Amino acid sequence: MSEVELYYYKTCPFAQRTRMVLIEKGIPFDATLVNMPEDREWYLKISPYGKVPCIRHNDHTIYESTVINQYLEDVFPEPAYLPSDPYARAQVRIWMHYCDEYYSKASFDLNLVYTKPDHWDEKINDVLECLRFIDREGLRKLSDGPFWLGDQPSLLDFHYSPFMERVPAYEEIFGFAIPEECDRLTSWMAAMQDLKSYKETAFEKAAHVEQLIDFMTMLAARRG
Ligand SMILES: N[C@@H](CCC(=O)N[C@@H](CS)C(=O)NCC(=O)O)C(=O)O
Repeated sequence: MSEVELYYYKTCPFAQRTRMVLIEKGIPFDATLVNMPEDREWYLKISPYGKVPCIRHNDHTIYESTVINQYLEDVFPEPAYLPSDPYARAQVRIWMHYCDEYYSKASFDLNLVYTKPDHWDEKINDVLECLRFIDREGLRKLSDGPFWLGDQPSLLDFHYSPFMERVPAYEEIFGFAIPEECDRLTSWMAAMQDLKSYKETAFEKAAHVEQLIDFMTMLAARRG
């Protein structure tokens, strides 16, 4: 049995963040698939939020992808995926916060308006504004690339990658394109594709399109 046990499901972008960190750090782990809603009852006994990912390590349960990944960084510090300088670490945390508070919410709203085409322009515009902001205020100001902080990947790269991996599928479904001026963002997306963790966890665009349409249809049916 490995020291770390991961609970996840394959299409969860939050769990993918943690899978990427485990893979890149070379931490051996056992993985248990959790299917909702059928596994909810037993899973709630392990993780009180009932969400994936969560890990078990040293008889402790740690949940929330951002917290898990920083815990993994603390416990398995090599290779380092956080800078040592406090200001640089703060930048990492600011941009993680931006992904969770702004970008992922704007992209989730696209899922909600899939069955309401008259709302598409407004919601697409919100996503495009986020992409422009990430490119202009984040990626460009933090480094010249190829990764968020320069030559080497950091927790920020693993934080954003699962969400940006889905952008080409959204482009196809909703008929928009990443703005041309976001070329730092598009070259970062290309750089991520060379990483082992990306190759082992990412889905092709066609698979995302199919999964997203299923998900959006399920959300619409649930809302009635
Ligand atoms: N803030 C959480 C979000 C995790 C999350 O929402 N996971 C989804 C799957 S992508 C989940 O487990 N949903 C199950 C549910 O809400 O019942 C994190 O970063 O880990």
